[in-house]
Amino acid sequence: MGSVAAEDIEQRELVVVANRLPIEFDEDSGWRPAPGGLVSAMEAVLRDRDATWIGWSGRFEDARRQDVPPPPAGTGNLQLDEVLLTKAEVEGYYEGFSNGAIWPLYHDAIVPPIYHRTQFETYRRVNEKFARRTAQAAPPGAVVWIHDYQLQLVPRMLRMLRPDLRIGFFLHIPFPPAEIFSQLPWRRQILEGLMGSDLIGFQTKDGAVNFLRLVRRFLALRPGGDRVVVDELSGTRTVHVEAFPIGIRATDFAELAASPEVQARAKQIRSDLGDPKVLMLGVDRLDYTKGIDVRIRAVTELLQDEDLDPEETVFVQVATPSRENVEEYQRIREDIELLVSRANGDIGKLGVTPIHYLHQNMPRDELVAMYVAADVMLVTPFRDGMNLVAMEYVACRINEDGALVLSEFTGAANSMHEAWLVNPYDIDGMKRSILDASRTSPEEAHQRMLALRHGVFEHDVERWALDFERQLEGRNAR
Ligand code: GDG
Repeated sequence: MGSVAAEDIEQRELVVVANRLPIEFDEDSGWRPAPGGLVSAMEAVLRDRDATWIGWSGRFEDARRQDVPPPPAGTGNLQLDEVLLTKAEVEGYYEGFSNGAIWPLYHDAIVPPIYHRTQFETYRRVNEKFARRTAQAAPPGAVVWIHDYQLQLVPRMLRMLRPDLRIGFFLHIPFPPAEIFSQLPWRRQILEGLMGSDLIGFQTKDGAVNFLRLVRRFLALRPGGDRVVVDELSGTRTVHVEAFPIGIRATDFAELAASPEVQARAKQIRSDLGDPKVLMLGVDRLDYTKGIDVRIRAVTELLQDEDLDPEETVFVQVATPSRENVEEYQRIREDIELLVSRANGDIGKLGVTPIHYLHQNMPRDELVAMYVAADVMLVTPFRDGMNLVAMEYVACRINEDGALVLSEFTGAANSMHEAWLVNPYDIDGMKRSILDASRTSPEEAHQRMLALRHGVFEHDVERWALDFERQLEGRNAR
């Protein structure tokens, strides 16, 4: 770790670059803070210092009539800097290359990635737009923190334009092994793009190791531990590659969970569902990586075989609408909806609906009330960078009870050993773990939950953001 005093850190200006600005437009209330992880994750490092956030606002550059007014120039100490994109750019860069090629590829190619040369070209052009805008906005010597898979070419482009900047990049999703990544027709460009950073952060050690192996293979560089020395015209430069597992604002969740309103709502939810003996819950963006389908299959079989009593068990699946313009997302939605209606058709009775499916975006306090109400939380992705839902459930279990069933293939599984860890490809194994978790003794549940809560509160998101930023600051100070 670099030894930079806290006061030095606060003096440097910070520029955050992400696909989206941390605000969104609402027909009724106008521009408002966007819900979601990245915004609240960055709060700790943005607090009390001058910063700029560069991102797309959701407005189209080429819309004939802009229904949406321009976003505000800033809130408090945070300047907002809008990157305008055309409809074609959003299709090619975001829906196309980012979500049709990179997203599936980096999640173990669960669905076949689609490689379109024109989409990569649009991705490159949009990354250049972000890099140019950042080069204009960043004060001399500023620290720039670039986020996620949509912007992997930005670090190198930005370094070419502004060698004075300290550039950090964090990938929120998994970084795949060489065998998978090597498919990518533009693998060299992506690796070189990322290597423009001073610090590259991954969710897990595996991600960092995969990246270092690829750098050795395709860029003919020789990593030593977590460092790679790059020879450039201007001299040598060291790139650091490390794992920074993200966390959540655990105390915020616990406080909300403890509020009388949420406690009352949780009771109401259970009563509305007929006061089941076991309430199981799933909460995910509706994404094929999340294993919603396999989870529904497992629960359905348990109910069908009456290992779980259909009259005393209810499973609620919240599936938040996501990326609805991407074809694979339309397909998985149909698959899931078919599974749910078949299951209820086969197992249900008049007045008994074992699986409740909500395809909607819940307000935060309603979500927390569900976490409080649920006895068993099912988190079964085929692959997930971290998975915050698992941590949120744990943070909300203020009575230190409840059981978490968690896929081994999430980043979260690296630290949440006391969960019921499952392989989502092994449906029988998963069924056994779900049964076990729902029948566990209060003592065992308590012991496991205590340990899980300790980890979630200890490694919260504030610590993640400060760790990353301190490491980035320490970089050039040596
Ligand atoms: C990516 C990576 C990594 C969901 N439905 C509602 C709602 N949510 C919130 C959850 C949670 C967040 O969305 C989802 O976060 P996850 O981590 O579970 O998954 P991704 O969206 O895929 O996130 C992931 C993360 O980035 C951070 O680095 O952990 O691996 O894929 O916070 O609570 N929130 C509300 N209503 C909903 O209906 N209010």
